[in-house]
Amino acid sequence: MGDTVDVRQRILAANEAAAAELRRSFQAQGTLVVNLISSPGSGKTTLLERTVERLAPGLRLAAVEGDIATERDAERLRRMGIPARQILTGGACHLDARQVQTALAEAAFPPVDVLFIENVGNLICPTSYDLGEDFKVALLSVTEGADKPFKYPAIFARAEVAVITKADLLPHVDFDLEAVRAQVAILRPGGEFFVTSSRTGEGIEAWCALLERRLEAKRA
Ligand SMILES: Nc1nc2c(ncn2[C@@H]2O[C@H](COP(=O)(O)OP(=O)(O)OP(=O)(O)O)[C@@H](O)[C@H]2O)c(=O)[nH]1
Ligand SMILES: [Mg+2]
Repeated sequence: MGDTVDVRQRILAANEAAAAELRRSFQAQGTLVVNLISSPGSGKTTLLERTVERLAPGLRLAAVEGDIATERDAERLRRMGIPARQILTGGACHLDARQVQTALAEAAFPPVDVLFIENVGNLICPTSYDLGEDFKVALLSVTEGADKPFKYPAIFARAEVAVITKADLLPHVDFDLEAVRAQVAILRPGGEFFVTSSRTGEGIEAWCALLERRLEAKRA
C-alpha cells in the first residue's frame, strides 16, 4: 500500500514538472489553455464545434483531443476549420502533461489564442493531472442526473468553470438544475456556472464571452 502511494506520488510529481514547462510556454505565447473534462458523451466536442463557429476566425483556435481510440474528435474539429491533434492513450483514462507536450511538438500548430484540450471522457482520472491549463472546465449533461457534483466532488472542486450541457433536453428529464447549481457552489465557491445547449445555442454566447474575457486578462 505504501509503495502504491509512493509510485502514484512520483508519477504526479513528474506530471507537475511537465505541466509547469507547458504553462511557461503557454504564458510566453499568450495562449489561453482550457482543459475540458466530463463523462463520455456529455457534449465536449459538440460544445467545441459551437465555440469554433462563434469565435473563429476572429480568434485563432486549436485543439488537442484525448481518447482511448479513434481520431474521430480531432477529425470533427478539423472539419470545423481549426488545427486539431488526436492523442490516443491506448487505454489510459486521462491525458498527462508529457503526452500534451509530445502532441504539441508533433502537431507544430501555428500560434493560437486559445488551445482547447479535450480530456478522455470520465469524471475521475483526469482530475489530478495538471496539463498546464489556465483552468479546467467540468461539463455535466442534464441526462446524467443531478446528484453528480456531490458524487464526483474532486472534479467539480478543481474546475473553475462548470458547464451544464444539453439544456434543450430539460423538459424530458428529471434534472434539478438548482440543486446542481447549489452543489457546485459548495464545492467551488465563486466558480463560473453556465447552462448551455449546443442544439439551441442557449448559453453559448456567455461561454464564449468568458473565453474572450479570460484571454484578455491573461494578456493584460
Ligand atoms: N440534445 C442535445 N444533444 C447534444 C448536445 N450536445 C451534444 N449532444 C449529443 O450528444 C452526443 C455526444 O456528444 P459529443 O460532443 O460527442 O460528446 P463528448 O463529450 O465529446 O464525448 P466523448 O469525446 O466520447 O467523451 C452526440 O450525439 C451529440 O450530438 C446538446 O446540447 N443537446
Ligand atoms: Mg469528444
